[in-house]
Amino acid sequence: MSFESEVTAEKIKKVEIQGAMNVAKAALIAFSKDIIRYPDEDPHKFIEILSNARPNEPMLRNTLNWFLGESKGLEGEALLNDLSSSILEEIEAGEKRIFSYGAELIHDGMKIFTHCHSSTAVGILKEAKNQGKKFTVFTTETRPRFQGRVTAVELANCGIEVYHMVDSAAKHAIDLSDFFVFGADSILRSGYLINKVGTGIFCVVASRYDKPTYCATHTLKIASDIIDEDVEERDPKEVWEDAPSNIKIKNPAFDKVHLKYITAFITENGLKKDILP
Ligand code: RUB
Repeated sequence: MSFESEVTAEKIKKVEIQGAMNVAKAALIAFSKDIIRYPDEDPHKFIEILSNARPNEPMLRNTLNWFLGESKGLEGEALLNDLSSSILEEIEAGEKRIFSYGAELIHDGMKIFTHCHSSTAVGILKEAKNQGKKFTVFTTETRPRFQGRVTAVELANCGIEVYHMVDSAAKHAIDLSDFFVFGADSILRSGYLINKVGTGIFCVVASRYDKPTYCATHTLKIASDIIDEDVEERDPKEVWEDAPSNIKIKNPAFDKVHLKYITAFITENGLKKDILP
């Protein structure tokens, strides 16, 4: 029988569970189930299985270590389930604060550019819409896996005006926009953040044209266990299924973006120019 951590890790690898926040929450649920079911196993084994599914996800690692730390001395399914629920609730309370701090930046008539699918950025836009604000969002396709379509559908379904475009039309969208808002996978002590490939070029262009760039992120995405890291390279077939064999394909999943290109971080503790401790 497979461990729940293995099942969830597979879904994370295949991007069936997508975005740093959803990945961390799903990992926590799987981890707590395995700890309850297999008390004699070393919990670090489950942390390793889940962490290896997507290497650029410190929120996953931080959340599992948070659970592990607090679970010391706790025995019994009920107590461990309560701990997992209370950590999830605390994370979700933080998310809600991010949504409301971010929504304060949005005013009637604004145009906003976003990239990929970040549940945090989408939550901000939905919160602004719930507050009755009228604005337009430009979304990218996000090749090769088209996560931008998820963003476009979610926003349009809650009544936000959405224009969807190919990734290479981003300069067009940035020109028309008041600001760029996006999520984060990792914030590194080396002075970079990691987010979906494309974020780097869009931040540089937005900065060059004096458009603010807001990274919407929970501080659990700060990588406290490492200084720096390389970005995940995914299967070349995602880019070109039947590419000629004499062409090599690069498929970096993420970009490393220097923090100097970020106007501010929208965190659960408010808007921050500097996020690193
Ligand atoms: C998703 C992506 C998102 C961040 C933040 O990449 O880069 O912007 O994960 O998302 P992928 P969230 O689709 O490869 O997982 O705000 O939901 O944590």
